[in-house]
Amino acid sequence: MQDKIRGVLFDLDGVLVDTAKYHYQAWSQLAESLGFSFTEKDNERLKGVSRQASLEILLSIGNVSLTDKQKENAMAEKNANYVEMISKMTPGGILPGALELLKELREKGIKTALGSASKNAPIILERTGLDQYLDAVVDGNRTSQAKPDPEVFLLGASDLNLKPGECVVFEDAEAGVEAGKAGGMLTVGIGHEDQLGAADALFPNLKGVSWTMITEALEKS
Ligand code: B16
Ligand code: MG
Repeated sequence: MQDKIRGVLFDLDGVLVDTAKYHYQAWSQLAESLGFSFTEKDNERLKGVSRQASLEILLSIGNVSLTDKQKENAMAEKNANYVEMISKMTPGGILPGALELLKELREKGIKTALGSASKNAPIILERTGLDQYLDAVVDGNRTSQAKPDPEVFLLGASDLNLKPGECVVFEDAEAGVEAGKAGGMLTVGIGHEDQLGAADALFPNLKGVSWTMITEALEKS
């Protein structure tokens, strides 16, 4: 490993919580109102992608063109539905193993930050109680560049007063792993080798994954 690891930067959707299912429901409703259907397989393409880029993908699937004003309205409608759903989240919405790992990191004195594309991260963190376990939060409200640009993770490292080489990024999206690498951080992929083969270490999910298991996997990389 380059430096001693002193901080972990977590993506939100797909790593700490499964909000992809709510994004899917809200985008599906919008697709239906525009006269086409949107499948769960299509939804995979939206993971880790910004709201605006997600809309463009959705419209290309439906072969629909909208004016800029109509796009603004479509995103507002989708977001209102999505916010209604995430406002009902509870700590039960945290993915298996995530809370245990956050608690272990706190006990071990390793700093933690969020690095998410979502502008709705504050509601999700508050509803699930995850906000109590994060030392810093960087979300879509603070960034101007989408992943794979490293901005979100560089801001996270800076908020923790750490050098990028002292941080590990946890990501479920290919663009997120690329962003961590571009920022000079080690990366842990959460998901499948097909998308995340570039990560320094890979786990299917965080269930039963301890900090020792993670550092051992990174040392082998
Ligand atoms: P919002 P992450 C991403 O979260 C989601 O994976 C992606 O599907 C969503 O479009 C994006 O946040 C923006 O979310 O519409 O709430 O601002 O994986 O970066 O935590
Ligand atoms: Mg994600």
